[in-house]
Amino acid sequence: MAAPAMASGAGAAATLDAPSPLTLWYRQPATVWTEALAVGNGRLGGMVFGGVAKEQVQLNEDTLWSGGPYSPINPEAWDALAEVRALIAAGRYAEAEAMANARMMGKPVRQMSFQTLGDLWLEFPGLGAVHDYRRALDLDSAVATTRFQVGDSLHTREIFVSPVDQVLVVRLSATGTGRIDVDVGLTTPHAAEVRADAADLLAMRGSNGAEHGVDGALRFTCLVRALPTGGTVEGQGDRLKIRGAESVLLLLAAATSFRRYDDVSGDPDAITAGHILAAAPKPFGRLLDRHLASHRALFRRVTIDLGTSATASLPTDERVRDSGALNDPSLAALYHQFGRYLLICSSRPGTQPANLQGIWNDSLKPGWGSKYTININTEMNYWPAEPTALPELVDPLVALIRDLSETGARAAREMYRARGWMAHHNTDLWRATAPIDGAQYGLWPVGGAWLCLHLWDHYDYGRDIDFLASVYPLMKGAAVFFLDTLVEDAKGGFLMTSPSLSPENPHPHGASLVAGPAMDQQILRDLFDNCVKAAEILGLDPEFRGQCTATRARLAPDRIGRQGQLQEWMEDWDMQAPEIHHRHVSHLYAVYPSGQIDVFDTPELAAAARRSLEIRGDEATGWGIGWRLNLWARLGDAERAHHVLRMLLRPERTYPNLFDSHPPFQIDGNFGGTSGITEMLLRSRGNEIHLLPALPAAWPKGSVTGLRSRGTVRVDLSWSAGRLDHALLEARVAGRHRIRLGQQVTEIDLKPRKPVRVTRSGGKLAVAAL
Ligand code: FUC
Repeated sequence: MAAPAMASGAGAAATLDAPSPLTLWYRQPATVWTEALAVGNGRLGGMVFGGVAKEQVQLNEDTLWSGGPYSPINPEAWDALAEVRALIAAGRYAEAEAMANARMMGKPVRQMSFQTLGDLWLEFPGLGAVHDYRRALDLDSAVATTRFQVGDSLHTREIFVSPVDQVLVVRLSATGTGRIDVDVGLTTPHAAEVRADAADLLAMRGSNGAEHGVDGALRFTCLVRALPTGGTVEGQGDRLKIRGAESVLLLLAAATSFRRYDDVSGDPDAITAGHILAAAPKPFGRLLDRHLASHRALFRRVTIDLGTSATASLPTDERVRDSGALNDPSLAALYHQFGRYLLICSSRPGTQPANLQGIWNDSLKPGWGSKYTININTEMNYWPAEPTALPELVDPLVALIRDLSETGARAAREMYRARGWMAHHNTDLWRATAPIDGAQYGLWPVGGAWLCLHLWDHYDYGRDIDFLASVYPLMKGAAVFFLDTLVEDAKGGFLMTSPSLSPENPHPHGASLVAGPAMDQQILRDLFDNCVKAAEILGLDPEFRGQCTATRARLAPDRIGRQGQLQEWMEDWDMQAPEIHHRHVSHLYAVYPSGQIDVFDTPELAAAARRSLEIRGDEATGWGIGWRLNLWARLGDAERAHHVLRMLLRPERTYPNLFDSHPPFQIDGNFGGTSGITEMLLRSRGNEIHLLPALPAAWPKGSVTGLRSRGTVRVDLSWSAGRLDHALLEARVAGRHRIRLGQQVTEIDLKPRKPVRVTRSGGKLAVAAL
């Protein structure tokens, strides 16, 4: 792997003259938020507009949400549970749903919202006429740059958020005789005070607000320290005025008093002052070098080349605009890397997990609260993490699951009188686990169980036994809840979840509530299987293992309906459901992200899944298309997958700044896109490594390096004329793997750090040590 190159302070701006395949660039400033460029360090986010006379950087801090610690479990829910179950068993679904709405939902019935911190404003009085304007975001350096000419002076503005120094860094510079006059301001829609604490220090201190009856409990602080070279700086009221500087360095720190979902005793003044004090003595070049080294250590693990076209040299907004009409394989490659970039910038060890908008949100009332929707969206955010070599970025998700195992134990105990823990379809900063929004969406008991798949997958890719031992109790707690709460189906004797629903799809009987939707059985099969495997590896809990195996055997199997489709519910209702083209494709969980249904091992069920996907249609929300992309790739239909990818990249689903459009902006589609493109090139299932499983004709020649397969295998691929040239495989731990390419299959034993080269020779696969 290439060692991360150290760039000098000038390195970032150079990309503007010759935009690389890893650059988003534009010929004009952003006029709306979805044209602004996203920077972030996992915790602190900025949206850079690139304005000339007035620059705006919209700001986020990942713990600034509405409300404060609260527990929304409704103690009356238990009293209604048996009646709701009985109504479902009697087929009186609408009555069950009405009763659940009246008696089982969380109090409040909504959760808290992730909110904007505010905006940094830079106003440049008397700047004069500007020409040769460009702005760009270089994914490889994670620096947003705006550059233009005023007279004979080149003005450059560079902005990044350092994961090392925990500050947003702005550097303003001008060549020749150009001097910088700038007024620096901060604003926020929260209750806050902005004032210059010193000549070179602007401070904004405030508090968050209540929502849905939950009082605000957070304080926040945002500091901006100005470090001009030459010229003067002066604090005036709520702004800093810098005049006649040769260059200006601004350091912005932000923090809240949040420490944990039940602890808001942090000191944001001390945290921000500490960040500024530590960063201020470092020259810009050093801040930049530290930032670059940290970013590139993650970002450069993967390279991808899917081929190029004439459109590749155009500004990014024009490429998105034209993507419906033109095949632009390098836009797909850029989108792939942009998803990895977004995960690096919105989820790092110690931060909050990426929410519905990652960490970028300009509102107090964003769509769906910009929170964690765990009936697909949060999981999709993390789909690319393991296969695209960003496993440490899963850390915040693991921490969230750990929190939910605490708050969700209360939901299990008080709502269901059960052991273990559970979560319904959403959570927030305060780790709420009660059913919300309405029974037809919220009364779904397997949100926590689905999240546990990520615990197992993190182990399975990385094979760290200590990690497995640390998360096994979480998996076990999730499984125990279902050992206690599954109910017996009177007709078949199967064990089922009840009440539940197939996210968020109404069935033909006037409700969504039901017992045993296909997705629940599929998720529980994975949960029980993974608990058994983990307990075996760790040598633990033989009795619990036996219970998991016995319970799993009594879950209803997947069923094929009259139209040849995979049934979404126990009954063959699919064709009568009122929303036949529904965005969720929950019953296809078994195909992706799980591998329970597969074209090679379960061809009949795979054909039924395909039929379901055809009936559902490809048109959906951003993430809905993202899921379909992964599914078509898993089903091995390269052309259909490519068609669906192009739907995702067109302007209806991709904003000029490459953010996914649900609409509105929702980041899951970006991550689903990155995952789907990866799935087209490499499929990792069990011990099988399937090379180029869905390579479309539009990408005849290309290469990818640094992808990961289960069992610590690093995979590089290169192909031409639509056929594999070679694959390089290298594992950190020994293991037997089955390599599949087209119809060819071969078994190999990989030894630690002994790379092998796989080629096609005379129609067969040839494996050679390197
Ligand atoms: C689920 C989806 C919606 C949206 C929301 C955040 O409720 O059905 O489409 O993505 O989550």
